[in-house]
Amino acid sequence: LFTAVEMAPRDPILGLNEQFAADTNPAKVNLGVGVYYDDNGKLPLLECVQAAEKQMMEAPKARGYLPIDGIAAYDAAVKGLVFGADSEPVTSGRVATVQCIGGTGGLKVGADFLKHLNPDAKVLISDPSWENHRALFTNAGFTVESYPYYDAATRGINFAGMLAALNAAPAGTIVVLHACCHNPTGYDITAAQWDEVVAAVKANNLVAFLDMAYQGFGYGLAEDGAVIGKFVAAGLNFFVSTSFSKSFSLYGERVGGLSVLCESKEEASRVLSQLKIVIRTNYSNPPIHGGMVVAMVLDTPELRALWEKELGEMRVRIKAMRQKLVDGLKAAGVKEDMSFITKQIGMFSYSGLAKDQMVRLRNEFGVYGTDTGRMCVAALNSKNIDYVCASIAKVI
Ligand code: PLP
Ligand code: TYF
Repeated sequence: LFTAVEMAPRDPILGLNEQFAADTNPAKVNLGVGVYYDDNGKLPLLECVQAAEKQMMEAPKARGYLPIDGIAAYDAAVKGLVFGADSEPVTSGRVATVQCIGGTGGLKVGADFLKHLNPDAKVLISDPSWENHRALFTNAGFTVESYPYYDAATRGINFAGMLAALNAAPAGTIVVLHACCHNPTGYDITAAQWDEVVAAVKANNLVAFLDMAYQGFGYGLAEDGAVIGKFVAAGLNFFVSTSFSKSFSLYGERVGGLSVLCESKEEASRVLSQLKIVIRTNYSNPPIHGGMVVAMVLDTPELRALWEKELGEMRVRIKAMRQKLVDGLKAAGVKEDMSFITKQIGMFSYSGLAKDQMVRLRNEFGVYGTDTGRMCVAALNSKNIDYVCASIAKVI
């Protein structure tokens, strides 16, 4: 039965984890996968999460099946975070939101729904993008192409190229956009450029699919969410996937969502019914624990304030590490101006290092980043920064 089955390639990012785990170098540093570690190099368990779990343990509940679309309070909290609780889309009831298995689940439920709706549409993702975007939309049955994004020559964004690609796309093309903290480059377009993207999406009748995996890691929850408001203001109908993996440090609980902004409340109820079919035929309904934690934190004022404080601390620490990286590389003798690292935002930095340099970093120094030169700044800390800077200096 399985003789013709070929060995599939490893996930280029998650595969690095296995290699890292097997590395015996005591000085090894994992800047490969996009995970936030605290200054002690530990995966944080947020205080707001612990407080919510304590409350849940004090009043333990039986575990029946959740509704197909998840916990109602969770879906409402996601809507509030993405669109604003008092925003017109939310108060008018024209957003269909479903709890999903991580941000990946939100993307996949949206992709499957879109495939039924518009089977011949093409999907455009940024060049480069999160590795899984291409695979996920391809496996959902779409032809996936890319729009220009990163420009290595200028260490920035080829915005003219991006806009030209959007303007050349046929009506109905699905455009996957990183709402903030672009993965892998760390370069986001400006607010004024977003206005141009929104106008191009509208003028060309494209379907925007905003992937929001890092809300709160850029400039703040509201600031990072402002992009959504621009699409709303333009009168567009669009998709937003949400992930709480990073912002709640709940990676393994798989907490995310999908929101679809519709024309009316009545339309939203029809769309919701179809999203539920997609979920029902894939995994029936989502798990309880992570969604309960997030709903409780977002709905309890003290816990919400605590979360925003903890999220802010993660954001500030990453920014401090960017500066330390720039200063440390200079101190380690790197002549090139590396200050572009502080112009990037979110968890990642496209370092500009070539594949052979990244391979040397890994093999000779135990410093792991992706072959594309991406490093997870959120895994740097006051103990490993000097070693990482010295190692990078040696391969430059
Ligand atoms: N989208 C982007 C851009 C990401 O970087 C990630 C990271 O994991 C995801 C989606 C998936 O999120 P999750 O881990 O919650 O499935
Ligand atoms: O880009 C990253 O590192 C994170 C984590 O298949 C990740 O988004 C990486 C690969 C993958 C799933 C998650």
